[in-house]
Amino acid sequence: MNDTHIITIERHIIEEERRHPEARGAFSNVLSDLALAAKVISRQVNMAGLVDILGRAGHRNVQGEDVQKLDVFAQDVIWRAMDHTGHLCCMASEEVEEFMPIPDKFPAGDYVLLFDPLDGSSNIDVNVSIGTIFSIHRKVSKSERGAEEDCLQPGHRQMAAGYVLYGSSTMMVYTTGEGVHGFTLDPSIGEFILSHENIRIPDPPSRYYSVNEAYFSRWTPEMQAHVARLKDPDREEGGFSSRYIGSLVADAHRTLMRGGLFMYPGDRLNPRGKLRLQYEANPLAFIVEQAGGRASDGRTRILDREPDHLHERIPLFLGSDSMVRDVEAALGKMGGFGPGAGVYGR
Ligand code: AHM
Ligand code: MG
Repeated sequence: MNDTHIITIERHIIEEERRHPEARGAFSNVLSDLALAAKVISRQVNMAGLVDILGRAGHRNVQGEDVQKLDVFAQDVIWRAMDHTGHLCCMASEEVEEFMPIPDKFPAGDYVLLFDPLDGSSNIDVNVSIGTIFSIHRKVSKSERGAEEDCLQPGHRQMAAGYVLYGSSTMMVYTTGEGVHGFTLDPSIGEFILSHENIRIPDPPSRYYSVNEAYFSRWTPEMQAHVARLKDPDREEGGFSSRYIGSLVADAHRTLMRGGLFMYPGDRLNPRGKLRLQYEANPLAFIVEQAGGRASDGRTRILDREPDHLHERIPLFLGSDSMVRDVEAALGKMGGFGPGAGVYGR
């Protein structure tokens, strides 16, 4: 008899909570509500090509509503799945300039949600994987409906973090600080089913590095030299190969599953890189560390960074511990752009 148990994400969250009596139901509900929002977004992402065709005939969808851009849709879905539940005091989104207190008409709770509703949305039109990223903190301010300081906590204070990958299948991956677990959406029953328990980043890793090499000429000599070393076919173990999708959740997910090194460094034109500390780097860093890997801005552990403002950008290096340590050592000597380089942070 097959003794494989089917575990839904809701059951998994409840069981995690049981193991932690100090955890309260509210926190589990936040994660379950996010899973629901992910299913709604996933359905719409799968329809993206068709929505576009239907949208051309008057820009209305089948319900007679105006067709929204998918990133606006995802923002709306997450806000509306979470605003009325009484578990959150405020939210902040990559898509919205200011932090968003829960409206007065709803009860407020103790948790704070930071999210990037649909990362990599420029990839939608060409059917490339995209994702949602989230991070949950406990409220620290005295303000009932939160304050900016609630959204500006360092990453090591995260209670939970995760992402949803809308790929060849939809996956939700999350951590509450007790390992990293992955769930695959079975669209026929509409449930996320535990498919990847206790994910560990392979180390020694697969021989991949991942970076947008089109920016090579803008990098510091140290960064250029490090990438040249990685792909050098004459190195003892042979050169590394390159994988870069240009969709952060997909690139991070591959790195988590296969190991290797993902990099979005600072450069001459963008000394702080492109990715955002609060919505992208911190949640992914929490996951990567929980899976046994490392995440750094090239010098400092991402989770130790004190955020300056809601939309702060940060260079990001994440992946197998050994590979992130190597790149930190290489960049530590640098005198150009990036952390410790004089230009970074000015
Ligand atoms: P977006 O916020 O406009 O969606 O951009 C974020 C995306 C990430 O998914 C990805 O890692 C990065 O931009 C790729 O940037 P680039 O095209 O500079 O390599
Ligand atoms: Mg983004």
